Amino acid sequence: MPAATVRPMRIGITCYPTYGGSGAVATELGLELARRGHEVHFISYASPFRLRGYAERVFFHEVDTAISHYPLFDHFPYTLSLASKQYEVVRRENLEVLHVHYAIPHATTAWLAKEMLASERDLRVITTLHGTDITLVGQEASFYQITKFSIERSTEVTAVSNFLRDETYRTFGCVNCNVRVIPNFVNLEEYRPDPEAPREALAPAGHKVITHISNFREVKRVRDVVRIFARIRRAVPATLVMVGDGPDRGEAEKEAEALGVTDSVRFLGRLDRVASILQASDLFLLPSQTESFGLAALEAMACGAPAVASRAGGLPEVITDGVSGILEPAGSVEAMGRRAVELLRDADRHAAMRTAAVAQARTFSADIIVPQYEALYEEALG
Ligand code: GMT
Repeated sequence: MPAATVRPMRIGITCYPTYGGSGAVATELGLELARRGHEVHFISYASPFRLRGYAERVFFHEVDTAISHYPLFDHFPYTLSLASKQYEVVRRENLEVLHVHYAIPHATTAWLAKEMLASERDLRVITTLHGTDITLVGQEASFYQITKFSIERSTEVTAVSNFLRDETYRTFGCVNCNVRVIPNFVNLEEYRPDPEAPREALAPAGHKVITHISNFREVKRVRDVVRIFARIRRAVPATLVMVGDGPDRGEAEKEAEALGVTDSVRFLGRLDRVASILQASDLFLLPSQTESFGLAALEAMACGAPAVASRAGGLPEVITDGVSGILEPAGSVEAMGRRAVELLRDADRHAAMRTAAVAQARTFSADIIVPQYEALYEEALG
């Protein structure tokens, strides 16, 4: 067990349990904190997807949604159930810190729980901003004011990249809040290169393995993934492995058909464990419209698969263009495809880029990043 440098704390974590970067980061953080000796209580409507099996000092509390079919509720008020559960768990388990991931609605429910507890003690609320809570959803007229309010009322606020911190200030002004950057991290025990990874399970012999992992939302530009791949496929034998599911999966499937590459594209759907796929990959494609960080790219890099990604959002903070990966403006399918082909045809440069990707990923190791959260909790607790 890695030794915690601070005293063990009792920490509550609320996140979206579904497939997505914010839930992945929150869960990996909770598991890592528990390994370091802290007690961690997850509070959400379902067990987070990366919380697989039993882990010492880790507990899950399910938000009660049993009454969601009550005829009066056209829209079930989940936020009230969540706030009640957070209050109840914080009180019963005597939690010192409630760390919420993705501002909407978690920073708001945490503030409610804090208010409910106010006559007894001052609950410290840490809000971690992840991306579209600031760049998209939080800017919707119906969410703007409450998002700003909830961020400002948090004890501490973190953002996963400099880009996202700057966007938060630009969008919300954010009086009285000091948004600190604590970048996402990668578990290097699980995400590491493995030259023995079974490539034959993914692609025919002699094929380059090109991978994309996401929740297939519009922002991910999954049709561009297929278009970039089609350019690669014209130049080198290659298979595209698509992991995940979401609203734009049908579009991606149609694009593959339209470009005549269906036979070389494999849609695997949602998977809990992806390290072995990344270890067998030659390249990872992430041509998103924007990414506040790009956790999927970081995990790919840690496995030795350099990313071809958009020069957008926080991605340049994770990938160094031409060294540990390839960056081109979002939508530049032609340039991304051309540079991917040049790289795949140059074995020495590809090997050097793999090494550089692993080295850059190591700068985001759990050992470096998790103590920053511990220090923040300590500071919040005074
Ligand atoms: O903001 C989102 O789109 C949701 C979030 C998620 O749950 O998938 O993704 C964001 O958070 C990740 C973890 O911090 C980042 O790696 C992603 O870049 C970020 N997504 C976007 O900014 C589009």
